[in-house]
Amino acid sequence: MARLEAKYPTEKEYLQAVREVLESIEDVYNEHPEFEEAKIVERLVEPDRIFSFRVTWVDDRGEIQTNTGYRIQFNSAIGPYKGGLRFHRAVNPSMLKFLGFEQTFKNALTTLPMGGAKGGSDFDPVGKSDAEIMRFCQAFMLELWNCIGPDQDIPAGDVGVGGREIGFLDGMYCKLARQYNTGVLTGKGMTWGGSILRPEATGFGALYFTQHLLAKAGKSIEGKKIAISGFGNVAWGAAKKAAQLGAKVVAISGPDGVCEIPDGLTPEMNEYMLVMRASNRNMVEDLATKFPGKAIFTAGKKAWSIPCDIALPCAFQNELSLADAEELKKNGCWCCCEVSNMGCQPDAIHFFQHNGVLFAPGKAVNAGGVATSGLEMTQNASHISWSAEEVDAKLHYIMKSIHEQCVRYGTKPDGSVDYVKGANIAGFMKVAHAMLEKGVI
Ligand code: 2IT
Repeated sequence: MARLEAKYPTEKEYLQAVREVLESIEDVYNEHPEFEEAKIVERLVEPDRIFSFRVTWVDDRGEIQTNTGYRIQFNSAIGPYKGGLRFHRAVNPSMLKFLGFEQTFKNALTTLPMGGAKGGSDFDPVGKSDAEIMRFCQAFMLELWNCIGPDQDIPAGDVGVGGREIGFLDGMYCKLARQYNTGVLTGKGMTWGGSILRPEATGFGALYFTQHLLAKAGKSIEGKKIAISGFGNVAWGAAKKAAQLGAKVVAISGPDGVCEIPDGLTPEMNEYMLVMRASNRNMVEDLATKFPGKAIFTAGKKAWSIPCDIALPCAFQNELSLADAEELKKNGCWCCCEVSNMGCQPDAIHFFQHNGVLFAPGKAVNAGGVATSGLEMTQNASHISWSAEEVDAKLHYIMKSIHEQCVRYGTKPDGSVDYVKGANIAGFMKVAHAMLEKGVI
């Protein structure tokens, strides 16, 4: 850690993600001298390679815009590079290195053979027209296409990249590479190789994981009040499944504030989240405008200010602070399943773990998204399409298996489970053994 801090002093998110994993695996690592001998940790914390490129495009006013694009191929020990693309004004190498590092362990947990990667750009989709988004995606792919491929590196969506963006990216990839419908991207449309349930998968998987976690603790989700941050693809899927399982979604938030929904989110409100996302306005207040009296907007407040049983961060890294964790606990919250990548700050996690709040980390809870991307790759490779039932059954099996891996590696002497430790050790063991078996490369 000291060596990395000296080498990358400004890369806060990356250092935070690495520290969490190293702290978790320390005991196991020291029981395996062969890991130390092969310098597994030193090799694992450095990305295999980073592509960085200029993306120049023309906006609707005819003005020329320049952004920076990246693809970080982090680790390929267990399979081709796999991970999303994030378009957000704050994207920088530290953010993408943390996400690529996390992705490596998450993908290992899915039971599927996928290595870790992440990419994206500091392009800000807020306020952009569809035509601007298309031109940006095309310019981005003009640089990226040569670095990716269905057996090399398979990007997908993340914050700011959904079905619309994947469409524009795939269109340009096919044109440039003269490869058609090859499965080089996942999260595709249903008529051109996409998997049924991929849009829902991250949120659905998170709720299946939450069900297993609650069952292990002797609790159930029915009738529970749930607070969700964000209104993007992940929050949409999580809210939908939460309602289907009989829970009540009482809050949805955005960068502008929170909407409290005292009677619970209805299916109409849930579907309206898609309109809010597609509008590129990035304002949760729009829900209250559309459903007056049912969704009550408060500016500047987070979802964590609304009393709930279960908190589901579904937005951005470090979105839940120690003060938020304390407020949640004070208001009766007893479970937090992190759905966003590294959504909780380290001292918030520490607070949950030492104050009787059940906690599970993003790399286990949200792995259903990339797992279903893996299922999409399988369908593309065999030129078939599975039904929603088939995909859902496989997603169920994968989330159950991820929960079992957390229990196997994270059970404490008192019988309770440290899900952070469990997820990190399980993911690490798989990748570390693959690296050992493949030699020094
Ligand atoms: O963080 C993630 O796991 C994703 N954004 C999904 C990645 C993927 O390849 O589906």
